[in-house]
Amino acid sequence: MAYYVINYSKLRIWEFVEYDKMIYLDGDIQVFDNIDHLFDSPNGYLYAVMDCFCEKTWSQSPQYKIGYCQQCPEKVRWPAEMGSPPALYFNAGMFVFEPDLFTYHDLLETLKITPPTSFAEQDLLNSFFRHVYKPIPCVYNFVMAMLWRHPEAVDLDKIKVAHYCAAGSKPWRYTGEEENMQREDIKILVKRWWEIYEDESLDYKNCCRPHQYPHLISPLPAPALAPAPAQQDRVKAPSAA
Ligand SMILES: [Mn+2]
Ligand SMILES: [Zn+2]
Repeated sequence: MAYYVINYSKLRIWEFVEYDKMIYLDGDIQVFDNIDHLFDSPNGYLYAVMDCFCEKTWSQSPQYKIGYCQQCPEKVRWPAEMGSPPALYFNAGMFVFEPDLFTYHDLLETLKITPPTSFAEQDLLNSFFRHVYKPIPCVYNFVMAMLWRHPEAVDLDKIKVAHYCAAGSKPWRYTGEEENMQREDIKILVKRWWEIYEDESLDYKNCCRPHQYPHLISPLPAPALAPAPAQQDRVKAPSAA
């Protein structure tokens, strides 16, 4: 369980109730294009991209065992003798959600009575939100395996959000040695990550340019020696009226 503690800390984002709607993004995600329009999606749903079940990480799932993937359910159909197909399952590296303390409370209470499974918080979120989950196109959370598992669904130039989740694909420790990592499309996406990472014009600069007010920055006097400001210099608290 301890291994998963960091994963489950993700649930705390439901506490950010000063925001009506947010987009969660994993740390191994890069945004290529503006996705603000996702905030205009109707309330009351959780929006995310369907996962791909074709990689070995899914080998324990019935989907993987029969070669079924929700990305192309017509390729290998879900056999009737296995009952109805499983509910749609999203990748929890990116999702649009609405912070809410009641939801947060219910998530924690559900977690307490739910035995941990291999995909930790991703499994929990999928079960919890299964009735309000709405799939969005894979360009909003493009998982690398799509390149070799579902090439017919891929257009590199249309990717808005890339998720460097395949083994070996993390751009900051890319060696090109792992399986699939010598592909041209992977190299293009890794290069794109670095271009954004190194683009200083995208750095967050908070509220003002650095050194915009150099005259305000001077060494402070030791507190015991600092003269009290003159009465008229004191800032008046704004009236509450
Ligand atoms: Mn990730
Ligand atoms: Zn797949």
